[in-house]
Amino acid sequence: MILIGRNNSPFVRRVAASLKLLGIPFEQKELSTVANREEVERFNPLGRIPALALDDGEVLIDSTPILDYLDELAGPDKALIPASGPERRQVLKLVAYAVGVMEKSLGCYVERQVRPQDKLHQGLLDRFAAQVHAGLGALEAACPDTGWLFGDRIGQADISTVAAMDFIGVFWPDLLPNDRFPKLQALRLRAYGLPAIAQTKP
Ligand SMILES: N[C@@H](CCC(=O)N[C@@H](CS)C(=O)NCC(=O)O)C(=O)O
Repeated sequence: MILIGRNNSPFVRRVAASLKLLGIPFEQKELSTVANREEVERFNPLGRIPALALDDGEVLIDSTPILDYLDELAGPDKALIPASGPERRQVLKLVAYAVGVMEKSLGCYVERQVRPQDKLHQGLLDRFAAQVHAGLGALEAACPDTGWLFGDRIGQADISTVAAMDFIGVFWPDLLPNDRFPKLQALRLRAYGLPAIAQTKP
């Protein structure tokens, strides 16, 4: 299968890290939604990444359904999100915090990159920053001192949280001082100990 997109997108990165963690072989076509727009649109008419082209020609789009497919492929013992019950709801909520942090930090990145400096909407940027901090605060509150956000092995809540933090760390570092979310920072460093996370850094 072929993963479309670059790991500087936190959505692509969480898929790349999940594929590696699950031991699923894949190629990565590092297309940009700006520089390679037409090629990206051949995989996803919305022009968005990630997309995942399967060996039989089917193309999956959007990181959430892609990750759902990968968990199904891996089977319940290896899946990165529990299959059912309160455990599933708990992990999905943590993942939703992390995805919210990705969306709001991406919103800020786009606002800063695309809009002329004198037209920046400071109120919107402040709102995005507050939402990013609120999401990270909720994850920090759920984060243990050791181990992972849920269960005894790394899962999708951890992967998505680290993907969100690494994206902010590269594109909006002033929003993520290392001492503001100490448990998450420790989780991030623990995750770097795994090749699947370290090798997919943006
Ligand atoms: N909900 C989507 C969000 C994906 C997304 O926003 N991707 C960005 C890159 S980080 C993108 O393709 N942006 C280009 C665009 O929306 O025009 C997912 O989870 O995959």
